[in-house]
Amino acid sequence: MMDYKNKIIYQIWPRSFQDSNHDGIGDLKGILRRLDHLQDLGVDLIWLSPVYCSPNTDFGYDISDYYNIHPDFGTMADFDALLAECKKRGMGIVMDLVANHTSDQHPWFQACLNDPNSPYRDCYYFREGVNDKEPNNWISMFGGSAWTKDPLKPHSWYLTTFTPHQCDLNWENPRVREEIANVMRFWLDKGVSGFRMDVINTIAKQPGLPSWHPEKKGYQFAKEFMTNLPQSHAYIQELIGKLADDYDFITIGEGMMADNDACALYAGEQRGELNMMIVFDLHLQDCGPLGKYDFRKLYHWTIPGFKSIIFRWQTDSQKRNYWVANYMNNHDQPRSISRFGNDRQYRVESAKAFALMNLTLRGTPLVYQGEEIGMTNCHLEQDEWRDYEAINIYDTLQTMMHLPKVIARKIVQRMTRDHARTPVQWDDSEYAGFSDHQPWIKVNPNYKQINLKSDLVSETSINRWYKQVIALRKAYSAFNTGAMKPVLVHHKQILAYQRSDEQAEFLILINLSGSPARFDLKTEGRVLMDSYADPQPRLLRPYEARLIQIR
Ligand SMILES: [Ca+2]
Repeated sequence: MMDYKNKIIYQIWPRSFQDSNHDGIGDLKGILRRLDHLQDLGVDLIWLSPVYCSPNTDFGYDISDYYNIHPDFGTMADFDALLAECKKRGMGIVMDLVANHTSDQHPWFQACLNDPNSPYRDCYYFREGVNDKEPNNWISMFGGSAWTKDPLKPHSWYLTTFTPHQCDLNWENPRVREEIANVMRFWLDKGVSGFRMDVINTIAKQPGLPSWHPEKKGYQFAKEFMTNLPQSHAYIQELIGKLADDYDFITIGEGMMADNDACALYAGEQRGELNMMIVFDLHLQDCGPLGKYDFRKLYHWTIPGFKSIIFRWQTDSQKRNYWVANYMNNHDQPRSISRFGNDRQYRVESAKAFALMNLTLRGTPLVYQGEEIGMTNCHLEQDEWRDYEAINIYDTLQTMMHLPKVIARKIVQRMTRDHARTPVQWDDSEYAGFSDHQPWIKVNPNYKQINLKSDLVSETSINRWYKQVIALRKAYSAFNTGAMKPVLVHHKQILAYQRSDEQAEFLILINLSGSPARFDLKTEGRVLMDSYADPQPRLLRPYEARLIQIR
């Protein structure tokens, strides 16, 4: 079985990575051009966000053809060439598989819309409404009803728990389960290394699709009826069971609102389900229970709270023997150094602090494009927003939450996924070396200062820091399979832990605050890395990160 614990996985969101054909949109040939950079960094696997055909109502997470490449990104020949070049360099590709829903442009769903008796109608959830109202009161993840009106039948609706153009697949239907396996076989036969499985813990729905607290007015967030249902484990076991004998591949499940108990099952070592789970707790710590745009906590977070989330996942996954994928950035989140660090005075220090943490915690690290050069959030005016979620939530915040426009706009500008989707800043030329054509989304104006080219020659290079930590992670198994032990648990500024096995023992110390932090710990050993040039005993300066080898 492929060793999934020792991999460094780099996520590419292709639309914003590198354009090669002068249309302002990133593409597969562009990725090929940048493989030197990824190889140099020490990347083992590239997780490609979806490159399949898609009408792009959710930028590729609404797939209309699972067997072809979106023309924006190139051709299947381009994909094959990219995969071959990756393999030549000892790297692999992990495909993003969206199995909870298809696009409404998918041939199956189109068949449903062309024929009220199509057998494909049972591949989705078509249901009769009651008194011309939706079949239940579920709210969609992006706001509004989770149901979309069926154009063929009066009083009929279909389930769309994300956008109205993403139609939930009915996993109770064996035809659906077999088709997802077929899609996986197709890509595995090409030689991909595995799959990152989008919102995989939402594939099973509560049987009968009942309303959530029907006594309540308005649409309700039916979390317990659409996430982590017992049947989802059976579906995943069946799916993996169909493929495991014939292929060697890695699986990374995205666990939307998956808690420790759920992940102990999805990613438990002996469960026959997934290798690891992507969880959200750290990235929702400053949000209310409804998620990123639930502003009721006013996006307040604390370092003790941050630490307790890290330690809960670290110690629980160790105790119960399951595995998580750690990340500080992805295509769904604002840039972490702007959110949990300081992207002005301590940009470099914050970037290094989060990098050291992410690359030395127990679990497989995911690195997201641009974080290796310390990319930050980008201020976007309303006409510069590109994310469907942001645009939709802006309306929802006004109509359902009764927020004034100016406040709704501020919330969206703070949390939009567009922050993660501005083009990668390669150099200081026009459009940051991403393209020679006006890109599809604004380039962060700070590209003149923040870009790979200038980072590489900087004395405090963030990219070099990543390379060093990655090299150490590969050299010492303590960082992979070694034990994880929290240290200085009650310290109000410092996150500290040890990683150890028979071969070696390390202490990681990270000041998560913008103030100096003193600590009382006997730290004998050798400082292998420090983000400040002159490490001081028992003191960490703002966002200082230190890696000590104890033995
Ligand atoms: Ca292009």
